[in-house]
Amino acid sequence: MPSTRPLPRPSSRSLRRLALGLGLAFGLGATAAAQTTMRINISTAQNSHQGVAIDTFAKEVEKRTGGRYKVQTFYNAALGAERESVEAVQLGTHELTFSSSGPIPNFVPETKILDVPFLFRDKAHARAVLDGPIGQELLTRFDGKGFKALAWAENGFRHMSNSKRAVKEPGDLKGLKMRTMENPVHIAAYKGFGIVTTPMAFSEVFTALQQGTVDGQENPLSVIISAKFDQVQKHLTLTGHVYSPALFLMNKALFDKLPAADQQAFIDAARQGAKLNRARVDEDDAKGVADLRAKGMTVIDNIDKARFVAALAPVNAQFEKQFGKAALEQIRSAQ
Ligand code: EAX
Repeated sequence: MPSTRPLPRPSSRSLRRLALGLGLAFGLGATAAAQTTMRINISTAQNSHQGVAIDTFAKEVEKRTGGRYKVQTFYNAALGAERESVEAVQLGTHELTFSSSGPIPNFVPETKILDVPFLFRDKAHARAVLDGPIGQELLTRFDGKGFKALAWAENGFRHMSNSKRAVKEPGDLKGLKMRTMENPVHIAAYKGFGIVTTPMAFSEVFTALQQGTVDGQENPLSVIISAKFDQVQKHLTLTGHVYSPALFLMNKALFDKLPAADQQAFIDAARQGAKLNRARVDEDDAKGVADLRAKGMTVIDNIDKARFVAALAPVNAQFEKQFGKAALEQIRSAQ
């Protein structure tokens, strides 16, 4: 009897990519004279602080260039997870991306310092540093690596969740198996808490939590809510252990080819995207805990932060050696 088994099919992702490639090649050819189409990708859903960032950016680019550039927006890592997407922009296969700082030190090591735990007092402090001389100088470090960094934006202060137990003290973190970003500073710090670290791309986290491959993860409220982690995590503690910047990146060669006025339009569009992105993070932070409690999570919002800071003292000593006490102090004391 002939087999009725279906032929193996290409994965939906590779089909999607093929369709995108064909569509773009066709679209560019058909409209090249009037309009240049570019793509930008995020790893979270459209209805998120990152969605707000790129939707605003796309709209602003179009508005500020009289429609000569169109930015197509892709969500949920449709064009690749953050690390892949950043790499694609570096290589020039994609024009633009918006990424958290997670994978960035693998491309621009100087940004690592921003990922040091308990470095920033609050969002106002972090934003002032990023928008001030330190942050703006860091943006120029991308130039030599194939990127034009258009503007800093925000992912937010990260908090820890897990499915095993309520985390009230640093000791409660010992032995928890947690997904981390592919970020060497985070990994070193979380090991300092006794966490069993499992680096993984964000696009795999929901399934890993659901299947129990890991016990927990850490992310800002904006991400926890938009990714619906409340469906697969019971316990949340507002640890605020590290601030997570994000940024708009463009392929450098492509940016350099733009006329100066258009370059400015892209930068201004990114700044406007960052502004609304940060406003959405503020909104999510304001109502996120009530929202997550209503969805069934237990949320501990009154930890003694000093104890968590103290637990990381040995790791912090390492960071001081690595980054220099003066450089860390310069950020800590910035107003
Ligand atoms: O950019 O990887 C992460 O946990 C990030 O915070 C998330 O992808 C949003």
